[in-house]
Amino acid sequence: MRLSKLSLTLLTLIALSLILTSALSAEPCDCRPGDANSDGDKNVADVVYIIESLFKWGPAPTPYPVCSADANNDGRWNAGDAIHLINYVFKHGPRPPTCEEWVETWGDYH
Ligand SMILES: [Ca+2]
Ligand SMILES: [Ca+2]
Repeated sequence: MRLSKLSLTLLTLIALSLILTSALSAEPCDCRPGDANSDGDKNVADVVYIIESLFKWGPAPTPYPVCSADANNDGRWNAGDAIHLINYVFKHGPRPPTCEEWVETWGDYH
């Protein structure tokens, strides 16, 4: 069976529209590792938030407890994340991972 140029063009357009549709409908990566209080910044307030959540029965990091707290990208929410943030904020230490980096390492955060 031989495809005409018109058929080939139509198939190409359909394939492109399917690719674009799936790319546009994908959910944005909305977890910000290190932004434990979900205010858009990564700073000392997040350090306090993580410490209070761990040791003073404060609210869990939000909106996704592990991903939002995991500044050191080890897949866990613990004091190491507060230490990592202190180094990042005050000593120009390594930045927390991006959402995409976290998801690539640990999978879905929902
Ligand atoms: Ca924050
Ligand atoms: Ca961690």
